[in-house]
Amino acid sequence: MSFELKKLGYDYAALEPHIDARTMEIHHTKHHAAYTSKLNDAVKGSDLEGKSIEEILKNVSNHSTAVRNNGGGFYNHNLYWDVIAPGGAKEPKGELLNAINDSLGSLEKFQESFVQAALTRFGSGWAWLVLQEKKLVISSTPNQDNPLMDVADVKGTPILGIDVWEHAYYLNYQNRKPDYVNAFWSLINWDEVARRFKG
Ligand code: MN3
Repeated sequence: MSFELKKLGYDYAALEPHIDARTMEIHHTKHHAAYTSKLNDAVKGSDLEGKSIEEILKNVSNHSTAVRNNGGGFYNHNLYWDVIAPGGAKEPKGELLNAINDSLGSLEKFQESFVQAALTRFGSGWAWLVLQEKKLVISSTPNQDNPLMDVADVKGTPILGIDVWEHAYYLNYQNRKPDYVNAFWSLINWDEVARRFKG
């Protein structure tokens, strides 16, 4: 069973004006599709064939660069499309909000730190909200790495992630990365983040 490109549960235009339809379409049908097919090529005929992506990523230091980059790209975009899916709660609440307050001080402090992590990631990469047992931390990773990987500085389960590769925003925002990061914040589907928090 090979890895399949996830179908989005919404139209490419559904996140406009914050993320334009053309960016969504290229991001999904070109970038995410390429990670998916290159991941399949990279595991084909190896002992990784048939393993889950989570299993592959947790021992990624043992695998090829192609598996690391494309396996990360496959996983990360699956998460990204879900956490910006239209609808859902526009604010965290309940147990997730309590965990944010306990671990990160307050929702405002969390937002500040998350935006900072996204803006200070030099070059291509991601910023994350990461679950470590019952504690939440913020991190960022280069390229298509993520906190599931044994090579990550901060390890845990990512429950929210922002793609800060230029391909995620450049058509609409060009060099205005802060505008994209702020727009992303308003798109977050907190029901999906809460679902991942509960595991
Ligand atoms: Mn991307």
